[in-house]
Amino acid sequence: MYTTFLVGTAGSGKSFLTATLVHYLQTNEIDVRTLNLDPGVLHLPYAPDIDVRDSISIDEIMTEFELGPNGGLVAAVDLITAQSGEIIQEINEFSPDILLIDTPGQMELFAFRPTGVLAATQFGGEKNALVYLMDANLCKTPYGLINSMILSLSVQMRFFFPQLNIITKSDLLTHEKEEELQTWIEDIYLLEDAVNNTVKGEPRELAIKLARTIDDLQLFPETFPISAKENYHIDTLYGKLQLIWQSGEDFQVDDRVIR
Ligand SMILES: Nc1nc2c(ncn2[C@@H]2O[C@H](COP(=O)(O)OP(=O)(O)OP(=O)(O)O)[C@@H](O)[C@H]2O)c(=O)[nH]1
Ligand SMILES: [Mg+2]
Repeated sequence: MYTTFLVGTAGSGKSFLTATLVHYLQTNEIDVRTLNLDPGVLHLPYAPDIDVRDSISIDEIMTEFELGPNGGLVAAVDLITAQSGEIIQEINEFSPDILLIDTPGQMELFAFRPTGVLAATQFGGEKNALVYLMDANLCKTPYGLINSMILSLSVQMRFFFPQLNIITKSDLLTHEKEEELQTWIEDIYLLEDAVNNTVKGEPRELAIKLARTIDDLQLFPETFPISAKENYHIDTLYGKLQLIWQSGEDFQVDDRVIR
C-alpha cells in the first residue's frame, strides 16, 4: 500500500485536493481509498472510505470534558491514536493500492503534536509520501513565501517522509505571478532581490537570513503549482508521487501493492 498524507495550513485545500486526486485515480482505474483524519470537519467534498468521525465525536468530547471548540479539537486529535486499532482494521480490510490521508484543518494539531507523528506511523503503508500544501494566497509575496517555506521545512522535520510541496489554488494567480514564484523558489538571489524590493528594516534582515538558511540546507522539497479546481498539474503530482513510491522506477500495475 502506498500512502500519501496531505498536510497544510487551515484552508490550504487539503480536502479539495483529496477529492480531485481520488477522482483522477478512479478515472484511471487505480484502487484508491481515502481516510479523513479531521475530527472537526462538517462537510467534505468527497465521501471518505474511512472516517475518524465515526469513532470520535467532538461534541461529546466537549460536553464530557467541558472543553471549548479548540480544546475539544486538541483532545479529539489526541484521541485518534487511542482509536487507531479500528482505523487500521478498516485500512487492512480495504487494503487499497493507494491510501490518501486528509489531515486535520489546523495543521499544528497534526504536524506539531506527538499524535500526528504517531498516527502517521500507524496508518502509513510501506511507502509513504507527504504532500505539503502551500496556499497561493499566503505565498505570493516574497515574505509570505519564506514563511511558507519555513513551515514546510518544519513539517519535514517532524515526519521525515519523502515530501513534495505544491502551491495550491494557482488558478488564483496570473501566469506571470506563477512564473515569478517559481523563479523565487529556484533562485535564492532573485528571492533576495524581491525581499529587498518589498520589505525594509528588521523584517528584511530576518527574511534574507532565513532565505539563505533555507538555501544552505539544500533540503527544500521540489515545489510546483497546482489547481485542484481546474485539474492543473494533477497528473504531474501523481507522476511525482509514483516516482517516490517506486523510488524512480516505472509504475507496474502488477507489483504496486506493497505491504
Ligand atoms: N480557487 C481555488 N480554490 C480552492 C482550490 N482548492 C480548494 N479551494 C477552496 O479553498 C477552500 C478550502 O478548501 P479545503 O479543501 O476545505 O481546504 P482544507 O485545507 O481541507 O481546509 P481545512 O481542512 O478546513 O483546514 C474552499 O473554499 C475551496 O473551495 C483551488 O484549487 N482553487
Ligand atoms: Mg479539510
